[in-house]
Amino acid sequence: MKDKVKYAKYTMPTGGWGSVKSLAKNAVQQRAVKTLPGLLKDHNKTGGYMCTSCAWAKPGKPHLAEFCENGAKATFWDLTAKRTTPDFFSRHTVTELLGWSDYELENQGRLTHPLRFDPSSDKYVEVSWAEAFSDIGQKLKSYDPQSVVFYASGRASLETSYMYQLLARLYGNNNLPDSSNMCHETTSVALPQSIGTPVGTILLEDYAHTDCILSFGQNVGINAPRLLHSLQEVRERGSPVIVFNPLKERGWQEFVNPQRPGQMITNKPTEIATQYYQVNAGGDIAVMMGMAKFLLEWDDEAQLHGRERVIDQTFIQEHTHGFSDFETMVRTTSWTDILHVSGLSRASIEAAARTYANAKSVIAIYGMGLTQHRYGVSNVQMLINLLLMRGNIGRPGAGICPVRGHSNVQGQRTVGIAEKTELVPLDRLAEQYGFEPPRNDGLNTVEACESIVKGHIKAFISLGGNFVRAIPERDLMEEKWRDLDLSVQIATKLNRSHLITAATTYILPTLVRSEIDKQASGPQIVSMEDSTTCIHASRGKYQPASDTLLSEPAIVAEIAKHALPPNPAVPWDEWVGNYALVRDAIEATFPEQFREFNNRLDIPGGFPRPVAARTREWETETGKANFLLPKALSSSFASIDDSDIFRLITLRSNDQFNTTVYGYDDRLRGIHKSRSIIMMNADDRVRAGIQKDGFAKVSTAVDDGIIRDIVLQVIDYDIPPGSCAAYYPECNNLIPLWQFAEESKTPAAKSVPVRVAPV
Ligand SMILES: Nc1nc2c(c(=O)[nH]1)N[C@H]1C(S)=C(S)[C@@H](COP(=O)(O)OP(=O)(O)OC[C@H]3O[C@@H](n4cnc5c(=O)[nH]c(N)nc54)[C@H](O)[C@@H]3O)O[C@H]1N2
Ligand SMILES: Nc1nc2c(c(=O)[nH]1)N[C@H]1C(S)=C(S)[C@@H](COP(=O)(O)OP(=O)(O)OC[C@H]3O[C@@H](n4cnc5c(=O)[nH]c(N)nc54)[C@H](O)[C@@H]3O)O[C@H]1N2
Ligand SMILES: [Mo]
Repeated sequence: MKDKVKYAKYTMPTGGWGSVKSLAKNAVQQRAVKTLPGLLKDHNKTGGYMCTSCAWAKPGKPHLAEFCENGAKATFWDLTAKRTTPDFFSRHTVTELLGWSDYELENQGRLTHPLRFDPSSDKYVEVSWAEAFSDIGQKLKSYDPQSVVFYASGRASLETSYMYQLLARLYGNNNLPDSSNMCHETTSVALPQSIGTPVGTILLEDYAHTDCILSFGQNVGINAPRLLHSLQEVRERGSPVIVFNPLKERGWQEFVNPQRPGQMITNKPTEIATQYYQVNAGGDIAVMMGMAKFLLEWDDEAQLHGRERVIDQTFIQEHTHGFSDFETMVRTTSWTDILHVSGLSRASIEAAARTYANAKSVIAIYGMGLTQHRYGVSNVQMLINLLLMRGNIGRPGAGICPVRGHSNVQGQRTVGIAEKTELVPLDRLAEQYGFEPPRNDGLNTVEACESIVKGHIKAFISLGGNFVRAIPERDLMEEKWRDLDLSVQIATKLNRSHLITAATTYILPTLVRSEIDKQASGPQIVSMEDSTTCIHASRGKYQPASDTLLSEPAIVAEIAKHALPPNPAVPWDEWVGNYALVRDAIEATFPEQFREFNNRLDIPGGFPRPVAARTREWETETGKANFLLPKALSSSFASIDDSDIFRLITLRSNDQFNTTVYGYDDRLRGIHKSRSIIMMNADDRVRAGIQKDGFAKVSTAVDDGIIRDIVLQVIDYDIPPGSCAAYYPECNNLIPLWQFAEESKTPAAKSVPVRVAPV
């Protein structure tokens, strides 16, 4: 189907009335208007529930409304009055539903009953919980533990996640891939090597002390809008914000704070970026190399004239390792290469470096624009190098700020959802639960896909998420998925992963976080970790969508009880009856991280886990912060030298949360009515022989015998020549499974080499 796009450049600020209008439209569409007062009272507030959208920090002193347009949308979609009941499934075959869009599927509303796919009628039919657990348990008992995967999307609470990882380990594997494998795994690999911690170093309060923000490859207005409050304050103090992004994202340009009546009335926006550079996709290492070159040049001059040094020599000497090799590399890298790969002028890079050098304390923010590239790890490490040059880590107002995705994705890793055994205190688990945990590393997301392709996987358990839609190489993966023996989907809404069925497939519907979770000891509290390592309690406030739903801890416990031999050391039922006991167990496993867990649940702003690098302790092999050399100047898979090959970025619109598509309005980019589009530089479009507003066949430019293509409408867009952008998940069939970030195996979703031809 060729939907015609409506495109007109959007010139309004982020936030403001556009945001309020969009929020109201969604509330009405999801028949969730009555949740609005609760949104003000409870959303992201101490004593309330934590947003299910992004993982951005929740301030100790919240705003009157501590939510953004997109957090509100996520809540309306969770608390919708619409229901996807067994009656719905009796009216639609799975084959028919496979023809529906992501939007149409989730827009049916909340799942209400456990369901099993019936191949003879090609329909999902209601099944009792008891029957479902008994069958799942029996099947799991029959498999080789290595042939089962326990995937987690990043929403489930710390309590559920802890129980889930224990289930996998008691079952006999470490096959615990999670959405973070497709996301900030690059961060989790890069940062420990550089600074000895897998997470960011800054706390929300650092924004009150910073003198400058550097931002690479993150889209604040869409994916972490509450961060705009801090950025607005930074700007009002007069501190500069430098942004590198191939696209001119509105959120980084102008913001009207809906919390400020005065600003809403005048509609006079705060300018966010003071310097905005449209770097080539994959050109960030080159930019940072250029900035580092200027810092060294100015430092040379300063020394010559006896002025204050530009690099922090004392910090470098005392705290870092590897500077001289790095320095040599910076000095010998040519400007010709830097300018060619980055696509920026020397003057632009100089201006950015000058602002950086003039600031005392700098925070570096980044997102998927750095992590989802072939050399994503080098991207992140190069950013750390730049910070280390001026001692910008481990003091107030300075540090590294990876902006995480799902609301508890970081926390899931913290409590043991990890395929890498080195990240988990296995000995402690062994002692606590009297068993011998598997010691071999498990499968990450890409490896799980590879194993499915090879036919090595029998069963896939999914704790939330939409795995088949989120991964690369969709066509092949959908085909191979059907060879699985068992697929168990613990979910809130219907999605495409539920429709790609295995020999036996279950959908197990569950509560959302804002719903009251009543167990034996009363209403339960759950907890999560935000992007700044702060742990928050969350209390559901709304009646569940259906009284037939089970909570996630209950579902995990029942699967465990049916699949595992009894183990008196693991009190599954008591845990489900009182989640505080799970928190005690978490504290016993991770005493340093979760000291006095239950007592500290309600600290406003959350309690931070300790991060050694914050106090300049470096838990690396050298005992220092390491300058690490980038593997290449371009981080992309697509060669910059072949003018017929474009670097495709697959990204999010303003109307989606990952594969949950709320609608077809990417308001902040001015793109409406269609998601089947590609944003291209007009000169590139003309060169490719495509009419204005015409359609193009976009195909992956790799030579591995697999044809990957899609037809998209071309929009002339303000993007550097050679780079182009289109929406995730529609374009996931274009990403080869083997194109991932080296070392982290994060799929290279911003690095896809494509050809574009008229149709
Ligand atoms: N409303 C909403 N919020 C979300 C999500 C959502 O879907 N909707 N998803 C959540 C999740 S799981 C995640 S991981 C985060 C994702 O949040 P982001 O990290 O912001 O991810 P993307 O939308 O993929 O956008 C990445 C940005 O990087 C830019 N970019 C692409 N390639 C390059 C490059 O080579 N260099 C540079 N400098 N920039 C580049 C793109 O133009 C885009 O602006 O957001 C979370 N929050
Ligand atoms: N091309 C491309 N691909 C990408 C990306 C990209 O930028 N480009 N980004 C990647 C990233 S960063 C990520 S994180 C992944 C996301 O991958 P996933 O996390 O697997 O996908 P989501 O779309 O977040 O999952 C949505 C589904 O989760 C279920 N759900 C929602 N809330 C709950 C809940 O509270 N409990 C349970 N049990 N289920 C719930 C609903 O049924 C919903 O349909 O995609 C990755 N894929
Ligand atoms: Mo993510």
